[in-house]
Amino acid sequence: MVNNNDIVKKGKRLAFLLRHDEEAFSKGMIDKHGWREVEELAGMGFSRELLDAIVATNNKQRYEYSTDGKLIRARQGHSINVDVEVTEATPPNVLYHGTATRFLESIYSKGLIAGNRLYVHLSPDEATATNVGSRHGTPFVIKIDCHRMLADGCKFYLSNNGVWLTKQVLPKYFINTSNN
Ligand code: HQG
Repeated sequence: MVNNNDIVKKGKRLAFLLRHDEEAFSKGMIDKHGWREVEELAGMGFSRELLDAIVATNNKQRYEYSTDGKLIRARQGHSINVDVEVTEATPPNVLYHGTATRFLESIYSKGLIAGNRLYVHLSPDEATATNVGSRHGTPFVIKIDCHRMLADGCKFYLSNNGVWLTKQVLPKYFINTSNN
């Protein structure tokens, strides 16, 4: 039986192993599309049952199996330079970025940057963005003028679990200047 504690603790470890494990990537254990062998993970304490439980209980649909079930990958959020085949798509006129107040000074001067990750992550609604931001401190939601970014030639991608991605967002595309 897999218990909830295992799912949470091992789930965090799995996020690292599939998104940020540079060493495994350099050794070819993660392929260019982000896939890693289920069998290899079994040797690291991830039974098939545990992986199934993590994949199934994950409310963000963070992970997916290959069609033959032999491989697993994270759908987005990587720092290793993989191509998880996100699709270019036309976003709604406005998307939201959830951050923490302590980052605002830097964000308003440099814009949103991907930092460690491959993309800046944007949410389709304010509530989701607030949750994302609260992971880092007091949440603050920035509204992004995607309509204008598109007109200026910026590209957007939609991961297959509904997260919008773009390479960067300049401050001129922020719609709000305060959360009031
Ligand atoms: C901030 C979770 C200073 C940015 C979520 C964020 C998401 C800047 C932090 C996904 C900055 C990076 C990604 C600048 C951006 N100066 N700070 N110029 N530009 N930042 O965790 O967007 O649960 O790498 O605002 O749901 O918080 O892991 O990115 O606060 O979709 O599946 O730098 O992670 O998904 O933090 O979250 P992160 P994020 P999972």
